[in-house]
Amino acid sequence: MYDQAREQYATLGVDTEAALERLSKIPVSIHCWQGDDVGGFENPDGQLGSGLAVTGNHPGKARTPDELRSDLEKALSLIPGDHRLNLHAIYLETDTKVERDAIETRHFQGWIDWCKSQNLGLDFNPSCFAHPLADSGLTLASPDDGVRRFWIDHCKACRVIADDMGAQLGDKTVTNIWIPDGYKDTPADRMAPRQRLKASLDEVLASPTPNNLDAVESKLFGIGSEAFVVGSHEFYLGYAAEKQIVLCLDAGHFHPTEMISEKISSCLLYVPELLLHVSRGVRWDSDHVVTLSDELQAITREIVANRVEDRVHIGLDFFDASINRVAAWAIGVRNTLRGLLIGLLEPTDRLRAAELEGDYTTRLALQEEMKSFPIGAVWDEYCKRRSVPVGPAWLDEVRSYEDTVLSKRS
Ligand code: RNT
Ligand code: ZN
Repeated sequence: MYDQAREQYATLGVDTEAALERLSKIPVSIHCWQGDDVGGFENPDGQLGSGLAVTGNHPGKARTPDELRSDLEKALSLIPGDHRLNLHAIYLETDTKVERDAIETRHFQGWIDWCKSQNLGLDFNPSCFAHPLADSGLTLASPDDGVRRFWIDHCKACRVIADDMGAQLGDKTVTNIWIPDGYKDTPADRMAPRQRLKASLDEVLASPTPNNLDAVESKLFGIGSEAFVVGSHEFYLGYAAEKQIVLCLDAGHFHPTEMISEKISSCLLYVPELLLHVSRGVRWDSDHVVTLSDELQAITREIVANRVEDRVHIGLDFFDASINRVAAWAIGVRNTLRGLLIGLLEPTDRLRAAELEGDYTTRLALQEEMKSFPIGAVWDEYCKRRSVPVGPAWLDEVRSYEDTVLSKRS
């Protein structure tokens, strides 16, 4: 089937071997927080808050770092290619309570060593939620000096750790700052919170971190911050452009008809690099598991068609506790890779030549014909070559892991 597919793609000048070679070099940053419903190990049963919500109670959630790593290893065995782990600060390992403004690299050494053993890059995130000092709804933008100081120090500590992670792994860490700050109802002052956020970020980012890349993530609204979010898209686009840092675009953080696929080419003219939080909102920023949707394909297509995979870090951001969590990872990451492959198998040169000639008929005709080209045969070949299950066979592996491991967890 693969040989036939290769010939069919070749009729349009598409080289499937070159596409698979490029696909194998694009890492996806796999978010640890799908594995335990954004619980972390600081206070796993505490309230998430800050507008983050996970629904479902599928049995078998990871309760310890070892369980989470075991689940990730199972997921990774179902996913072709070399990827990255995306870790939040609340996933620290410690026997005694450590406050978030006092975390150190040693609290993450277990993760660093594990990433090394698994040949994974590592990305990091300050956790500015699920904490009493985030209960007011304001962190880096808080008018309370003590609260603001605590979160500044937390973010600074995270950058030091991230820089160590990057140095130890010989591969830069991307550290993404997302804060929940906002108001439920109409603000009397929209400017001052943004001035405070800007000043806080300036302090957080003041010291150089050669093995770390800083990213900032905007949001439109959250539960409890429906009327106003301090870190809006305009705020962070301006900030990232001014500081020449990484801008994070989360697919669920815009108006429902506003697509991040459309923003990539514009933002890359002004910021050096992008981080994507590939997610799927259903009616709101619901963080559903990523499916092979039109928008996913549009996002991945923009990356590869413009050959900007070196400037766009692909991260995932969904959390579904209503299905098997290992399966959720497998579905979301495999879809993201299939989206990339569909983009890589596009006859982009032909489409662009037709476009430049004003031949929009050919452009539309080819775009539509590609939809029934045999992507599945090329994808199956990739899975086979990378020694991961072909087709739905991966589900059998998840089922047996559920029987032997997950079902034993109370
Ligand atoms: C929240 C942001 C943020 C979080 C994770 C846990 O709206 O999308 O990225 O989902 O950091
Ligand atoms: Zn996000």
